[in-house]
Amino acid sequence: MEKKWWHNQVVYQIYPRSFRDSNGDGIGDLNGIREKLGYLQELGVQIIWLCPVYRSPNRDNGYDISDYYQIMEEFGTIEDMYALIEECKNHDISIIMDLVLNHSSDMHEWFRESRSSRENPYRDYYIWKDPVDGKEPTSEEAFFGGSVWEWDETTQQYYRHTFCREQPDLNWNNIHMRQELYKMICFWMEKGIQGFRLDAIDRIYKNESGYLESKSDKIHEFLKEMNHNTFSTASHMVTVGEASGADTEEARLYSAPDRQELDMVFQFEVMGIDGTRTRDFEPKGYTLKDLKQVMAKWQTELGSDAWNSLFWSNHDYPRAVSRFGNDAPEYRVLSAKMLATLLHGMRGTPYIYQGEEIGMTNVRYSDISDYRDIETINFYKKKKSEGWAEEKIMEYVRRNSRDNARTPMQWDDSAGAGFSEGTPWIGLNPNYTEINVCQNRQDRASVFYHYKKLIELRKTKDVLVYGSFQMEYETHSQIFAYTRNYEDESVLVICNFDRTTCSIPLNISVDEKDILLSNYEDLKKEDETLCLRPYEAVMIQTGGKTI
Ligand code: ISL
Ligand code: CA
Repeated sequence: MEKKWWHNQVVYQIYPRSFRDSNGDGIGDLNGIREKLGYLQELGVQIIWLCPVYRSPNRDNGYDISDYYQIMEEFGTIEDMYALIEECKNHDISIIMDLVLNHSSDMHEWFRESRSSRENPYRDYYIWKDPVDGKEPTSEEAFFGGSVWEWDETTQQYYRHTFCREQPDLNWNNIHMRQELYKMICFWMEKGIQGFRLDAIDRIYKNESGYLESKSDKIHEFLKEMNHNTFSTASHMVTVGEASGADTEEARLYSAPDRQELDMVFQFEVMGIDGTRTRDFEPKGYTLKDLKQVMAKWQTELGSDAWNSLFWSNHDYPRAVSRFGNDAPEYRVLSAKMLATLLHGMRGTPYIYQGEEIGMTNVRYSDISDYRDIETINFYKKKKSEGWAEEKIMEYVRRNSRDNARTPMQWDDSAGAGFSEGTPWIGLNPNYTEINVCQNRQDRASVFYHYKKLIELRKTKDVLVYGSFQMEYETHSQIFAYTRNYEDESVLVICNFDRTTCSIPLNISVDEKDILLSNYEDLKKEDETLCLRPYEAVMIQTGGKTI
C-alpha cells in the first residue's frame, strides 16, 4: 500500500474548552493550547485535532456553529488562531480542525434568513417540511431527546434537527449550500490547516421525505464532490470522518484511497459495546471475547487498501481507564498502560484523547447541577418526568455522561490544576492532586512515559505500522494477544485484561532485549509458561518466530 505521512503518527485530540485557560476566565482557549505545544512535542505528537473553535453560542460546546470563518469569542480571536497555526509549524505539529457540516447553529446567518420567510433565498439551505397528517413528517427522535422536527410559527412549517433544536440540519441536496461549505474548507486550508475531522458525516443525507439515510450512495457522491473541490487541491491533507454506525464494508467505501473520499473513519462498534450512551443509557453486558472479536474484525476485514482509526475514547465518551481498564488506585496506572499498548500495537492511526496519556479517570459529581452537557441534562429531565428515583438517574448519569471526558486537563496540583487561575467552567476532578502532568513527568514509570515510548516505537518499527494482524490465544477469556508480521519482523503483543494472574503457554525463548515495552519491570517466565500479572501488557519482538 502507498505510504502516507500520517500512517506512523498519532493524533492527539484537544477539547479546547478544557485544555488550558490562558487568561483566567475559567475557559480553555487558543493561547492556552499554544502554551502547551512544547508538552505535546515532548510526548512525540505531530498531529493535533482541535474540537470546534468556530464562533458558536455553545448550546453543544461548539458543535453548533454560527460563523465558520470566526473564532469563538471565549477561545480568542482569529489572530490567535493564526498565531497557533504558526507556532504549530515551529513545533512540527499539523492541525486537524473539526468540520461540523450536518448542521449549523440556529444563530447562523443562513438560518436566520432561512426562517424569515418561505421565499427567502436561504430557505432551501435547511430542511423545511409541511406536517403530514397534522403531525411531524417522520417519527425519528433527535440525539439529544425529543422529535427531530421543530415547528416554526412564523412560516408554518417544520425544520429538521438531528441533534438539539438549536442545531438545524443543513440541506445537502442544495448545491449552493454545498458550495458555500467547500469555499469555507478551502479558506482554512489556505490558512495552513492540514486536515479535518468530519463530524457526524454519515448523517448528512436526508431523503425527499426528510428521513435520515445513513447508508446512502448519496453520502459518497457528496464526499467525492467535496474531496474534488477541497482536500485533493492540496497534497498534505489528512481526513477522518465520524461514521459511528459504519460496518467494515462501508468504512472501506469511505476510506479506500482510490475512491477519493476520506482517509479514515471513526466507527463506534467498541464505543457501544457496553451500552454506553445507547438508548436510555441502558447498560449492556459484554465479555472480553466480544471485545476481541470486534477489534480483530476491524483489523482483518478492512482490507489492505483502507486504513483504521484506533481510539479508546473521545470527548463524547467516558474515560477509557475507568471503562475498559480499572481506575482503582492499585490498578489505574497498570491498566492505562495496558490499554495503550493493546491499541498502539494495532494497524491504523491511534488517537489519544487529552488526559488519556496521564491516566485521567471519570468524575463522580454529586449533583446534576455540576453537569454541563446538554445530552446529560436532557436525559436527567426526561427520567425525572418518567418518575425515576434521583439516585438511579445519577448512577446512569455518572456512567454515561460526556462530561467525564470534559473535566479540565490536570497539569499540576495547584488550586486550578494548572488549567486555570480562575474558576473552571466545569468542576475539576478532585483526583488532580495525584493525577497530573507534573507528577507524570517526574516519574519514569508513569503513564506519560509509556505513551511516549509507544509513539516512538510506531515511528521506528514499520512492523507496527504496516504489519499484518493475527490473533493469538483467540478463545482465551482474559488474555488479548496478537502478532504483527512485516517482512522478516514480528511483534507479539500480550495483554491481561484482568486483575487476576494467569499463565499461558509460550514456546519461544524471550530475551530481555526482545522486550520492546512492558508495564512490569521484568517478564515472569518458567520453562514454556508465561505468567501474566494483573493488567500486565508486554510487547515482544519475536524475529519471525511464531509462538
Ligand atoms: O451519538 C452517536 C452515537 O451514540 C453518534 O451516532 C453521533 O453521530 C455522534 O455522537 C455525533 O457526535 C458529534 O456531533 C454531535 C456533537 O454533540 C458531538 O460532540 C460530536 O462528536 C453534534 O454535532
Ligand atoms: Ca480563557
